[in-house]
Order: sequence, then structure tokens, then C-alpha cells
Amino acid sequence: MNRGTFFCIDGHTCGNPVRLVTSGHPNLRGATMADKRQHFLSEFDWIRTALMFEPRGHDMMSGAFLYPPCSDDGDISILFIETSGCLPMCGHGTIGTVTFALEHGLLTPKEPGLVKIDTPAGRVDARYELHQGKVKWVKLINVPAFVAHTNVQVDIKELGVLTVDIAYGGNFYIIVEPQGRYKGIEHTDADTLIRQARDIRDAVNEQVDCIHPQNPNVFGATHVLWTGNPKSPKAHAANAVFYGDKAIDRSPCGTGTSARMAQLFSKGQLELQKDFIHESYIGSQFIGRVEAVTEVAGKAAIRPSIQGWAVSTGTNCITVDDDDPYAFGFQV
Ligand code: PYC
Repeated sequence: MNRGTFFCIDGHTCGNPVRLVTSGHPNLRGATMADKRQHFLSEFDWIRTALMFEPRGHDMMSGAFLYPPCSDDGDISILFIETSGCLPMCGHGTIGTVTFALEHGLLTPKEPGLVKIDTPAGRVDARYELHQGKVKWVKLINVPAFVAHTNVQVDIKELGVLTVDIAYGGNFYIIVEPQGRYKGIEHTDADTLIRQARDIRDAVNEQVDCIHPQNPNVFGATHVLWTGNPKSPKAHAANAVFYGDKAIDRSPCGTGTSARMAQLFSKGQLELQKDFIHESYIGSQFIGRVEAVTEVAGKAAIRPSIQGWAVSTGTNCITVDDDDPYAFGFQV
């Protein structure tokens, strides 16, 4: 029996995949995207695993569904799906989704040049430049980002004791700077980063609680952001973000860059309204900025922006059939 047919626009944001699913949406209950995300997770997570994991996806796969706005002034809502789960917010996913939706006529914002988006993590505004039917760039004003924990010590088999900070930028990021046996991403291969990140994530989550003060359904230090030196002299810093079980983000990671800017700003290492060019593991770049200072439940926070580009690579019609033993995907 055919369980679902999903038309998709596939592409990437600065190298990391984005699969924008344009049909087959489940009807979701709830007044906000945070509520709808909970409904999706409880009843429809099979759609995510089918579309993200092998044999229809792969370790890095990431995607999104467009929904009507939840707020009065919003243009659209986005539900993010990924190998690691249903992210509250995804920066590269938003840049790709806005680009593909505009280029394919799936979205007509009330104010040209600005898309007001309701995400599970809250309101995100996206400015963009459209030229001859192509979106040149998208700049997100992300949800507030803040430091959750500083100087957390974890003892990892291969690296010994590490001191890390944890910051939120739409997801919670464990930020690992060069120290001791960790020499930076430019000295470490991807398999090693993945293996060690899993140990760090387990150890951190055993020791500290990360819960969003305004949304208790957003919890857990799910991502590890390894820092290092950039290859390009134009970039200020580089990172490699680990997510899911085996992924290293090919883009500089929008929510990760937001978390990193919150951490650097809190230490006085980043100035207000100055570009922060962040390089990914493959050398692609986002332009980040601390747009403003703000607060979240009385905690110091920043309002970060992230600018990047996306390219669609094709369209895809994916079916999920109960007769397929791998209908809901698998991981090795
Ligand atoms: O760009 O925010 C991001 C992101 C999260 C996970 C992978 N990319």
C-alpha cells in the first residue's frame, strides 16, 4: 500500500542539503509551530525518517515543509525535518526553503524583499535579493541567541579533559575550542570529529540540563560545534558542526553560527553590528552579525543575523510504500 507521495525541491545551502517537501503535508494541530512540531513528532515522525534516512536520504539530509502562517502578520511557517529530529530552527534550512519557495512561486510575501516566518523556535525574518527569477542571497534575523553554560568540564576517552561552553542559537550547541589534544578542525578529519563529538555530547548531557526558558519542549545539547582556523583570509573563524549520528554540516550552520556569536559576544570577542564571516568544513561562508542586544527570560542574549545563498539542484517525487522493508529508512 502506498503510504505517501511527496514532491520535493532538492538543493543545498552553501553545500548542505535542503529537501523542501511541497506536497504530502500532514495536517497538524496547534496554534503555533512549536505545538505543530509536537504533533508531528508524536504521529508523523515516519515521514521524517522515510525522507531523511537511507535509502531516500543520507546522513546529512535535512529538509522542510511549508505551512500557512500561524501569526497574523506572518507570511509562512516552516517545519524542519532532519536526520537528528525535528529541529526547532535551522538556518541553512531556512535559507534554502526561502530561496526555493520564491524561485518556484510557492511564496508571495506581503512586503517584497521580506519574508516573515513562524518557526517552532519563534519568529525569524528573512530579507532577500531576487534578480531575474533567482534569489542571490537570503539574510535571516534569527531568534535570540544566548549562552546557557560556561566552562563545563568533560572527560573524553580520546581527548582527556575538555572545557566547553554551551550556547543556544535555535538549537543548543556545545562549543569546543582548540585545547590540549584537540588542535582545531584544520588538523582533524571528519570521522574523528564525528566519533569524538558523540562522546562529548553524551558526557555534556549527563552533566548539565539545557532547556529553553520559554519553551520546555526545546531541550538537550544536540549539536557539537568544533572551532578552528579558516582557510580563507577573508573569514574570521571556521567551524564544523556535528549533528544527528554521523553528520558534519557542509554549511557554516546558521543556528550554530548564532550560538557561536552569542558566546564570542558574551566574552567581549565580537562587536555589535560588525560582520563575522564564518567558514564551514568545506570552505563555504556565512556572514553573521550581532544585530542587537536583547534578553531571554532575564538572561543576556543577542539578536543574530545570518546571510548565505542556496541553489536548487532538481525536483524529486518520493513514494513510501508499506511493501518496502526500508519504507521508513535505516541507519548503519
Ligand atoms: O544551519 O542551523 C543550521 C543547521 C542546523 C543543523 C544543520 N544545519
